[in-house]
Amino acid sequence: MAAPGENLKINGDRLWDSLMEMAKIGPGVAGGNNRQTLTDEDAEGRALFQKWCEAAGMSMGLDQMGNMFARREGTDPDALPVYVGSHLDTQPTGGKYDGVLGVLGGLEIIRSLNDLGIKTKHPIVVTNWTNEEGTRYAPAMLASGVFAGIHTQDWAYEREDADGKSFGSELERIGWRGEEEVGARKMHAFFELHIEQGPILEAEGKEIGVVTHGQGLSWTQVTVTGKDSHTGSTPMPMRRNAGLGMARILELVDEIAWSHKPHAVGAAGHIDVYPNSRNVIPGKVVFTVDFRSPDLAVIEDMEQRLAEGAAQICGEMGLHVEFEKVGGFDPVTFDEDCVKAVRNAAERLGYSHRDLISGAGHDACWINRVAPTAMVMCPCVDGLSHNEAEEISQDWATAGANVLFHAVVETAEIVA
Ligand code: HGY
Ligand code: MN
Ligand code: MN
Repeated sequence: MAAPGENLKINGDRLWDSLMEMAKIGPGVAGGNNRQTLTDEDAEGRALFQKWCEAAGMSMGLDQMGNMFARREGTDPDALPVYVGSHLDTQPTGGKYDGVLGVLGGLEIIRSLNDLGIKTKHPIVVTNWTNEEGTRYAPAMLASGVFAGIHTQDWAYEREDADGKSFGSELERIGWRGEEEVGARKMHAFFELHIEQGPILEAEGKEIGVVTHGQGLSWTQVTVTGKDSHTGSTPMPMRRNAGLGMARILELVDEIAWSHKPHAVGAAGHIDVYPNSRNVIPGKVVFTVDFRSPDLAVIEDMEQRLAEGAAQICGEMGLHVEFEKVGGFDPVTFDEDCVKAVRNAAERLGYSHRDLISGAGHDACWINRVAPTAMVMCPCVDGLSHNEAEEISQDWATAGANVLFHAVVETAEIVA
């Protein structure tokens, strides 16, 4: 006798069509997406998501950080809802699936429950978290961080982008600032489907990643100050070259990360050079060092060695250096029961799977602080992400969404 919901399956074609439809909003220049948070493109993507949710019979809630909550009623209105979702914002040269698969995978669960006429005891809420990427406004996972009580809303509203536009003013401008108090919602559990953004699942031929942990993250903004001067007429001994200082510090960052192989990673993705003129020696460079590891002690060691090593490099070069911690979270251990629901679902559905530590940060990493949380991952081609060439197969998307479906519905308890 099949267990309740044994053969629950989502409609993979419909999910894929929705992914391709959403990908038309905020297109990149090489087949991916540039739908950065709080831009007009983000607003357009939100409106499409809301339209789809309402067409699926859900009611939309919106909080003061612009987090979206589409609710499907359960038979017990007092039961805490099961939340499922991710983010619709993308990197400037992002892919079509990072975050979006998790939001539209949640919507597909609702569409499939409607098709099957299935009710659950607990309501189910599909969520779009604002500004997961942290590119336009640092840090990453900003709105889920406010929801989880990590950041204050005022601090978040004051974050500024490269043009000096604040988060609060841009959220107001695009018309997606809700009235709901952020974090007032209580959750029975939270599940997030996400592409792996790394090479392990594809390399091992596994369809599903059962995410047991998330590695920790540290973002240190480094400002190196030297002296603008002529690249032609300034004798070498007189130069105070902030660009060269940064180069030597980035060599050090690479060395520090390698010293903690095989798990630790380190690099700088954000670099601003001033005045960035071909014939002026950079007088100032601002860059963000991104260190990650599953081990908190390793992260702390890397931060310490960066501070000491960079100070020494700049001291020897007559440069000034300042550090500011602009983002970070400790390694995450997801909820055992939710992880078990994911693993059992993969087994029940017959998908090849393996336990996995998430290399990237996700909203689930913060929500795990306030509700039992777990993640489902699917492979991506060559492990590539944060690149417009990010690609997955429809089968992988379908498998991930089916596992998400079973984990969510098992936790929300099928009634009829
Ligand atoms: O930075 C991260 O890991 C995520 O993609 N925001
Ligand atoms: Mn993501
Ligand atoms: Mn991302």
